[in-house]
Amino acid sequence: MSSRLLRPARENLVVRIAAVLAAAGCAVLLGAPAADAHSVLVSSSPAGDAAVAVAPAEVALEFNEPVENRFTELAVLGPDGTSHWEAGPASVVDARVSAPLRPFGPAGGYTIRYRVTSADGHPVSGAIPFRLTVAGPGTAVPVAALTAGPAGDGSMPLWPWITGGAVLLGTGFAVARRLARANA
Ligand SMILES: [Cu+2]
Repeated sequence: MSSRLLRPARENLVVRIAAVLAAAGCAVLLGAPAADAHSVLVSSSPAGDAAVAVAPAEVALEFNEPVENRFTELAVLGPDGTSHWEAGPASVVDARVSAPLRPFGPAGGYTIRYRVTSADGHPVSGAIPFRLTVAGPGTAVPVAALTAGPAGDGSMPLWPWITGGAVLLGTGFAVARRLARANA
């Protein structure tokens, strides 16, 4: 019988500490303390996988609770995957996020891309595909027009989360290694 199967209690403790620290690191990497619940998308217009013949006046998302009005992004990308068809910045009213749309152009697959800030402060993002069945008269927004957004409406940086998670993970492994060595 292998002696490795007969783990002493201290080795179990090392494994448990490492697991707790690693879990803490993962939680930070995900930006999500387990007790908090993110806002959830309830519906969209156009709906996911819908087929539309004409561009609606606006794209709209409905969440399960009011979302914060910061770091909001709402775009509609065309069949080429890069052209933008929203006509202006997103506006947030309680649980509803919307943006005006231009007339659509080529028929094909369009995608709603969004990112909002949950009531608990965490970002929630996603993509919703739908299909334009009849080509419209519209032309895409020039890219230059999109980069000139209002100040302070920029993207929330991810690096603090990644750095914090990496530090916690690294600490967990270092502590576990030292305890395992002391145990040997
Ligand atoms: Cu959250």
